[in-house]
Amino acid sequence: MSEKILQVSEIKTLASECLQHYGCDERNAEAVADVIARAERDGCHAHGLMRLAGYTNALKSGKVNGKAKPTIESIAPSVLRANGDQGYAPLALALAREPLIATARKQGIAALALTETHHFAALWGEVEPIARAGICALACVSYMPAVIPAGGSGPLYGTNPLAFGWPRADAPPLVFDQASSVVARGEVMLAAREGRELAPGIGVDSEGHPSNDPQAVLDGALLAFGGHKGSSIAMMIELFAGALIGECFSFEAAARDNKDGGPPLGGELIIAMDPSRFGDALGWASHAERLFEQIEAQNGARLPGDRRYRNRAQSMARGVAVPASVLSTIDALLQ
Ligand code: NDP
Ligand code: PYC
Repeated sequence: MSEKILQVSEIKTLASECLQHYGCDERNAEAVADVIARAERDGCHAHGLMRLAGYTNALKSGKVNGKAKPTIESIAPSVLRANGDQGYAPLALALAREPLIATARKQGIAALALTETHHFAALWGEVEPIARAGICALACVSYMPAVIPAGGSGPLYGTNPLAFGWPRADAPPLVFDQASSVVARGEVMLAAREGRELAPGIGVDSEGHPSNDPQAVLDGALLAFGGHKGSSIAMMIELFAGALIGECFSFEAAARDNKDGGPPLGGELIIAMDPSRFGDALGWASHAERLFEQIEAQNGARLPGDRRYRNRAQSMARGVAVPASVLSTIDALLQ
């Protein structure tokens, strides 16, 4: 596969230029481009440049407001509401981050209800900066029907990721970020592009038969991770990012979507907790390190997020290898 090495800053510039070419204003374009560049930097290619065509389709069709002006209000002592003005999620998230952190510091716990945004990104980007500010965070977002409820027969839940960040004094935050499906749909899209077979147990074709063919699974459905357990987590996320905050479920997002291949309109919930306000007497930070030491002491075990941080260090030193096929798609978008 032919590739070109790009620096992370070049990826951001390319993505921003492409989004502005389709009418996005600079503020919104830079926020999305930053998320794309960080995904490429951390080796999360399924949510990097590969998504630009989806992002720009949604500008072309008019589904996304490329000039969105998100607003943030406090609706209860611990609850903030950010309205994304039907734009992409990254600008609203960036604007709401500091108020969320400040509210968590003041109240001990705070929640952000993000509505009327189009989310298409990896979720660790939401929790890592909050954890870097010393606050633990949980984030979840729904999508469009892609995952079969346990025992059911057709897609209903989104791939609904859950991300968690825990601050550490002398190391980058502990972060995990996982889809409710066995793997994210983006990973299946990547396998289809690269002509790779899927591992068994990821999904089924449109007739419900298990399949290792990524295109058949994209046309069919994904399975929840861990059977009924992942299925319940996907359901909880539908409730948190939907019913709780007055936004839609994945199946409702699909019903109102114009099928342009871009991100659907929906909601997200982030919960932020200040660990110094929960009354621990053991020193929460050093206490947590004792757990991490025990995990890492086991041969073969590692902390989630470590692979991403390794990728990040490598990308910052040597740049990111971007497939020529991805670059030619972007060239075509820029014509
Ligand atoms: P993975 O299954 O690749 O990884 C899930 C998590 O498990 C990561 O935090 C990963 O850390 C960790 N992990 C993996 N292997 C190990 C291990 N051996 N030991 C300890 N931890 C491990 O991700 P998914 O396919 O579930 O999701 C990929 C991305 O897709 C996510 O970023 C998610 O946010 C995104 N997504 C976005 C959606 C949206 O609607 N916006 C919908 C669904 C998914 P590490 O990174 O270090 O490997
Ligand atoms: O990978 O499942 C996924 C996904 C959905 C929306 C953005 N990414």
